[in-house]
Amino acid sequence: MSDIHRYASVALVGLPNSGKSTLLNALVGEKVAAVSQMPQTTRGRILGVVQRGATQLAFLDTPGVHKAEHALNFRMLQHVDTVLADADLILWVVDADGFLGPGEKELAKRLKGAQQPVYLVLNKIDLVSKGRLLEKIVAYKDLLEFREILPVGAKLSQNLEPLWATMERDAPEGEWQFDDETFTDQTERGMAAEFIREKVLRKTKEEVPHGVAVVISRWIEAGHDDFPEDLDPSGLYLEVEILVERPGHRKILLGSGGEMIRDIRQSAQRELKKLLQRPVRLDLHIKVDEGWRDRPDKLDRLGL
Ligand SMILES: Nc1nc2c(ncn2[C@@H]2O[C@H](COP(=O)(O)OP(=O)(O)OP(=O)(O)O)[C@@H](O)[C@H]2O)c(=O)[nH]1
Ligand SMILES: [Mg+2]
Repeated sequence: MSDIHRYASVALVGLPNSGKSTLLNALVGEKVAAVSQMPQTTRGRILGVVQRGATQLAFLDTPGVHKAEHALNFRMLQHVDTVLADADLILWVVDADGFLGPGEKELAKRLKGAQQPVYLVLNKIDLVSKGRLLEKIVAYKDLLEFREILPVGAKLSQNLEPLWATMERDAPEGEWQFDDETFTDQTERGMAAEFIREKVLRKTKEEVPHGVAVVISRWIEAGHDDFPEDLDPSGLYLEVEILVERPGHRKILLGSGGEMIRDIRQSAQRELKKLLQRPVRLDLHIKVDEGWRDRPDKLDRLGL
């Protein structure tokens, strides 16, 4: 193997729902980011590291660019700024099944000033015809000087090879920044909270998801007094707080006869079993905390 190492940090930016986190997960080959049909699923910067031959790529997923209304949203957008400033390559992820609207034009203006190479990644090719895809390429190609235009299907891992090849080509020579075991810098506790929030987002609609936060309040292993007797000793018992903004949202999350929260618990337990490789039991508590999205102290405590 040659002694030359390459390293690039790669920003994934775009409008909400374009599929940035799905693409991150597909590239890393592990689930590192929550994915849902709701815009504004991702709230922070999410790292996923991959080695390809002599090249290490550190992908940085970001929140979708949107109009900020709450303190939370301003913080989300700060992550986008930081990642854009630091990355070696920028992947602008676009929903190929969407329209070129004002939000995208705004982002194009911003990316025009970027010093780094920008790739236009047209995602969700499984949803559009070849003709439609060509129309999209024509509509976008002159917005700025793209280094590459690459159609992909993140959900089904379609056409990722050309993307890998161009990233490896464009990664600057340099030392790797992570050891080859590291694939994210998130803690298990942080990921568990995110994947529980993902289940809430997948099951709720309208304003509810935007006002939800999830905190793992207790992480209990076998041997502890509060560990359930009937749970396998290899298992894990988690006490979880789900914050919502209004009493009405609490009602929606509970569902009639508690059906909704039961559903969320069961699907989250299945997901966390995959993540943590052991049986997981969740004790979910829904708490109303009006206006938490606008309180900096609360956001600090939530790590947002
Ligand atoms: N059909 C199809 N759906 C996709 C594809 N990629 C992503 N999706 C779907 O698009 C929706 C949004 O995906 P996310 O990965 O959460 O999008 P995001 O850009 O990270 O969204 P934010 O975090 O809100 O900015 C989800 O329902 C995904 O399943 C794709 O290649 N094909
Ligand atoms: Mg996302």
